[in-house]
Amino acid sequence: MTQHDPRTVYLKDYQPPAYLVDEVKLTFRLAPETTRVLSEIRFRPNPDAASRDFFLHGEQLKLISASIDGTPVEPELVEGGLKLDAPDAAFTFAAEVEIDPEHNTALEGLYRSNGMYCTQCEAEGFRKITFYPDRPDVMAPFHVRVESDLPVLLSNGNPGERGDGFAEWHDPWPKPAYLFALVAGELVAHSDRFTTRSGREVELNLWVREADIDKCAFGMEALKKSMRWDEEVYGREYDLDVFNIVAVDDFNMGAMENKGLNIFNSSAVLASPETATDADFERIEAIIAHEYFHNWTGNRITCRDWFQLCLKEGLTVFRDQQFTGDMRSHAVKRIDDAMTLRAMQFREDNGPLAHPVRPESFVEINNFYTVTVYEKGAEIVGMLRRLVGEEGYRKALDLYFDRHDGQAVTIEDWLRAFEDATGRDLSQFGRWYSQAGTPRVHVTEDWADGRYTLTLRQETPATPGQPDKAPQVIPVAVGLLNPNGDEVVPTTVLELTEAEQSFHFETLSARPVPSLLRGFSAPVILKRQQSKEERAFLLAHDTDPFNKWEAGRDLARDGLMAMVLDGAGPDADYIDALGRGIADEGLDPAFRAQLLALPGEDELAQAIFETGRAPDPTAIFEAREALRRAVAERLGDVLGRLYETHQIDGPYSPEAEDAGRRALTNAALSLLSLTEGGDRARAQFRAADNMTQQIAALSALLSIEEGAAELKAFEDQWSHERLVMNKWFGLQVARATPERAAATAEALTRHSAFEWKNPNRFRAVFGALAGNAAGFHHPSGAGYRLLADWLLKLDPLNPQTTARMTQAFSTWKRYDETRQGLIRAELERIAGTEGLSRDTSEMVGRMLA
Ligand code: 0A1
Ligand code: ZN
Repeated sequence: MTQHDPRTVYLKDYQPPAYLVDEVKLTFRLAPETTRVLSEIRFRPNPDAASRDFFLHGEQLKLISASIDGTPVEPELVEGGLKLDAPDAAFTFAAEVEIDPEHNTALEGLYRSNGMYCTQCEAEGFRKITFYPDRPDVMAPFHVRVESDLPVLLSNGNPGERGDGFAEWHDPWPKPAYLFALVAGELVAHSDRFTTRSGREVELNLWVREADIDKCAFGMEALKKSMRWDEEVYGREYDLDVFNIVAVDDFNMGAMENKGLNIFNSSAVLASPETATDADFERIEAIIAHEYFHNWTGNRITCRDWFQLCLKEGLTVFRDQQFTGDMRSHAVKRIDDAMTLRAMQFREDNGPLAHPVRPESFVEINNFYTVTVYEKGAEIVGMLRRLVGEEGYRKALDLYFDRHDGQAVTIEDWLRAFEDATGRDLSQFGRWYSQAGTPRVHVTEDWADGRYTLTLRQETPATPGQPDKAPQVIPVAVGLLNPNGDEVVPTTVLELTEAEQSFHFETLSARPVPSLLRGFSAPVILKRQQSKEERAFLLAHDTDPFNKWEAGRDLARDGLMAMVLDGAGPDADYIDALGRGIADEGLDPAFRAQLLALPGEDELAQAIFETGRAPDPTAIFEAREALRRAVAERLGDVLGRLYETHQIDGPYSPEAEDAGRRALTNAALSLLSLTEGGDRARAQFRAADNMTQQIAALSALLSIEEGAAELKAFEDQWSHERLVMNKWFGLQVARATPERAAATAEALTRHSAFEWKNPNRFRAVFGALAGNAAGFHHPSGAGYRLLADWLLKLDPLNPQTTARMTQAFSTWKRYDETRQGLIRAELERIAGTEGLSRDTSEMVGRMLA
């Protein structure tokens, strides 16, 4: 489908821009429905361009007037922009356009959210603000004047003149238009200062609505930590006099790294102990860091074109993961990241939406802000670091920053920095960027005369448009344990580069137990026959925390598969091994909480599908419930003891140590409620002075079909806090039984607080429905129908969020014929809807192809 759409854009068609921009001046006369934008853009012919065709992007703009060097011109308005006969020398193009922020429901370009004006320009939103070469390889300094009676008027860069009804801003750092931002509104600031290591004084502001001023302190601390960390770890300093962050309620994504003026979804920055959970705090810290780190990886060095998106996103995610590891625990963070990657990116890679980390074509670039580009992109950076070592990595990054500051570059430029800094040939490694699909690594072993041999064979399944795959460079970190549990070979990185390769370990006194893919050293799926005993052994003895956790996870998965496929009962050996793990006081409580997390329903569905059978979501749900109940029954004493001994006295702190204890006690609570009933959870709900404890108690109650009174009390307590109410909406759907999930979601859409045009609220309900696997895939098809109805309702208003949420259907080919038929019918109904957005039509087209 993608290949044949006439609107498809191809990487191979890249052409340098005909003209470059030396300077941009913009004046905004803000008015809800009739904002005027005046532009003066200094152009100069690009010596490296093949053509002199002058084209400016522009969409949904009313052109009032235009001129070249002061002489009025009448440009030819064409699809997606304008054309002009432009001089073959430097000139100034000026224009005045009118736009309508009030009716901009797509939340792209300039729009309104609760009466405030704000912008979102990545990827191609600037063209809805004025006519401009809206492509990332055109970089220029910006002068901006905002005219409005609103009290706070912000744009990128440093503040200039401020007077009655206007404010001026100057951003000296050349930037592409996607990093432009403007905010105007009745906002208040939580302010602070930061002194960079070279002594630059930076004013920091977090701008929010007055009612949210009590939810800013944590975000501000996270910002300061991020600024310090980037200096210490990457040698990168901030480069303006102010750094502004603004919280907005209506936002399609998490946050946006506009130069000097980050704009955040309020859910990604606002937090107080009463309203945000430990998970929210950690996520906020990571997103603040992510957007701040973009200042160097994304802004100072940007992407030549949107196919290079992973250049900034993969690297910046990798950097925020390192940061979170440094702030909290590397082991726990690595496990969390692996869980996310497997649950979301492997899912994408295994289905019709699979695409390379650097795609080669797209219809709508917004559809490629994916877990593949972001999370697999980050894994690639992590593998590079592992292959060249910490020092090589630092040298390569220094060279990259040095060489490309102020430029718009490509993955080739990025890899060349590594090659030049370390002398390593990365041509084969480059396949990680071009080949889609998750490599499978098959493992066989041999043991004879003190020599242990590991044979690794790699194979990557076909993905859309890529039937055949070449071998990739796969770093497989390995350690060997001897039978009494001592490590005889510490972690070594094997480099698998061929389709099949053997690695030998000599002079061992006994056949070792291998610990493979330590630290999840590559985003691959290991295929290996391994006994239950060996897994329990690794769970008890592995020195690598990731593989220790992994051993427990493998045991749980095997047990669950046997329950679903062979009607086996819960595996008592697994439960006993788990019991020893969670009782081990030498282990971090956060890690023990992770041990208690069973593989998700979707992960099991994929694993079953790979055995050649159609997964039954109801059976998977029931098996997980039965195992959870068996764990609660068999480990009730340990869980009860953990619950009591790991409670925290004293005031709430979102720091990792306390959060880990709460993660453990709340995992225990959820299990204990299955056998004990709801008293313990009700008591916790009543006593809770923070959201983590309150919502965990409510969740435990809803899971056992209790908690109606608490649900009501929660609503009464929090009806004025929209971020908390998103939790209230989502949790009910997430915890609904398979039979009730669609009906629960449907009932909530009739609730007076269901503001469906707000992406956070829409996602709260329908994201939860898609995440409730047994409910969404209930054989009645009610879940499919309800989601499709609402996607069709949202599409004309907000194509971006609609398109993203169609992914709920992406696994449809795994299921039985009846379910496939039901889903296909919904996808075809969506695809056949007249006036469907380009965004959504690309997504459903790819899923149906
Ligand atoms: N660059 C941002 C993500 C982002 C992308 C697109 C957006 O609107 C279409 C908004 C934000 C980041 O990586 O945080
Ligand atoms: Zn990013």
